Parts: sequence; C-alpha cells; structure tokens
Amino acid sequence: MDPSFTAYYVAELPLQSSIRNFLERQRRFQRNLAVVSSGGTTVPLEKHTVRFLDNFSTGRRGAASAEYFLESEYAVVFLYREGSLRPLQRRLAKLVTDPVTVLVSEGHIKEGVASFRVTADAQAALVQYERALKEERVLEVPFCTVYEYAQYLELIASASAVFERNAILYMAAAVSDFYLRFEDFKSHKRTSDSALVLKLSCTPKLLDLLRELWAPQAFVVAFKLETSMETLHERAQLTASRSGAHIMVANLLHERHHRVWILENGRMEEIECPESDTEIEKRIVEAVIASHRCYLDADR
Ligand code: PAZ
Repeated sequence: MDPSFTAYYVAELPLQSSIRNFLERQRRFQRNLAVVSSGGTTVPLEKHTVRFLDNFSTGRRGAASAEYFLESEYAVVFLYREGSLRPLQRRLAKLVTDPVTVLVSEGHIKEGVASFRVTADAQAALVQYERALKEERVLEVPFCTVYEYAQYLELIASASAVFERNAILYMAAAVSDFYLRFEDFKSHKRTSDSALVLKLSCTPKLLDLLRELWAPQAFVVAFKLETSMETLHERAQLTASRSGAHIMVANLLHERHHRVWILENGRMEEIECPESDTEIEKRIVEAVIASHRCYLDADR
C-alpha cells in the first residue's frame, strides 16, 4: 500500500484487542460472521483538524443491514462512521425525529399526558437487538477518517480470515476515493491569505486488497454508488470484475433507499421497495445470505 497513505496509521488502534477477543469468541461458538462497514469517511486537511472533506452517507444501509444479519443469527462486526446511524439506536432516534413511526397512541390521556407504546415492529427490533447484545454477538467499531477506516478494515478482515468461507464482508461504507498525501498534510489550520489548491491522490483499492491479501476466502459484497443511470451498471460491472467481489450492489444516490440492482455471476437483478413497504436492506440481506449459503455448499 502507498506509504504516503499508511503514514497516517497509528501504532495501535483503540479497539484492537476487543476485536481479536470478539472474533475468537465467535469462532468458539462456530458462528457465521458478517463484517458490515457503514457511513462516510473524512479526509482531514490539518492534523489539528478544523477543515475536512466528507460525503453524504447517513449510515442507514449499514445499520439496517447489520440488524438483519443479527436477525439471521450471524455475529456482526459493525464498522461505522462516528455519529452516523447505528443498529437499534436508529430506531430509538426516530422517537425524537419521527415519533409517529415508532409510537402508537394508547388512546387515553392521564393527568393531561397522552400515553403511548412503541409499535410492534420497533418492539421486535428492540428485543432482537437486546438478545444479540446479551449473546455478545455484535461489536461496534467507530471510525472517522479514511485512514482509520482502512486500518481497521485491514485488521478486522485479516483477523476474520480464519472464518474462511463463513465470513461475509459487506462493504456498504462510502469510502473517499481521494486522500491528501501525508507530505501535504499540515499540522495547524491553513491560512486564508490566498486561494487553497489541493492535489488529492487516489485512495488504495481496499476491495482488491480484501480479496487478494486480507481475507481471500471470505464472501465479499461490494457496493457501487453513481448519480447517473447511464454509468451505473457499466461501472458496477467493471468494479466487480476488477475486485472479484462475489456480489455487487449498485445504487443511485437519490433512490438508494428504495431501489438497487444486485449483480452476481454476470446477472443483474433489480430490487424495488416503496418507502412504506419492507426496508430494502431486508431484501438485500436475504439475497446475500441465500448466495452465501450456496457459496458454503459449493465447498462441501
Ligand atoms: O449510508 P446511506 O444509507 O445513506 O447510503 C448507502 C450507500 C449509498 C453509501 C451505499 O449503498 C453504497 O453504495 N456504498 C458504496 C458507495 C461507493 O463507494 O460507491
């Protein structure tokens, strides 16, 4: 990997030993593993960071998918951007931002206060997530910068190589395609006395490293986002064949939460879910798990 990229790496990642312990525990219980990456990455412009580049990702795809993997008894490492949506928490957050979807009125008022209970759907999600926590089947790993993301991904993917074909790497994070070379990284806030011209380099192709080096037997699910239909399928196909990802999920920015295409073995299947219907992540995860089962059976 480019030394100008790895120059940002730290000597020891904060959750290094928790990750190793967690994975060892899941191996002992012979659980299948899903590593779910989620949210966007930042590219800081200064060490004492005042300014940084960022992207649009909310973390919904990753957080919802993690819940569905847990529902299907997978152990989950949830590698997520700090501050983006998290499994369970995203449902509780809706209590404040969108209470109507989470609360059902009990239909009576006591001492001037209306009483509510959570919807059956939210209740079921809470119970299921609580069970996963009790069984220690989920580990959340926060990152912020593209460098932290890459370093954690290398650690987690390499440590999960022992799961061989039983691990799914579900790469839903929106990772910056560009980074600032370490030589151009400033320590302190840049002055605004003159125009700022930045030259960014291409981020190493982490998907390729996953397949080639870190976890060659894992089942890899990659995601491709575009903003135009004209380029979407072609670019998804190119990235799939370059990286060797087993499944490529292609989506367009503005409709990503109700329409995606799943590309597998050269076949493209469209999945569409209106907003009011089932969450699209449920359908994506069902399709991924079905293909993962075939991948496991092919080895028997
Ligand atoms: O995080 P979110 O739910 O707002 O968006 C999901 C997504 C568009 C980031 C994901 O589906 C995706 O396409 N990730 C890969 C993006 C890319 O690097 O092309």
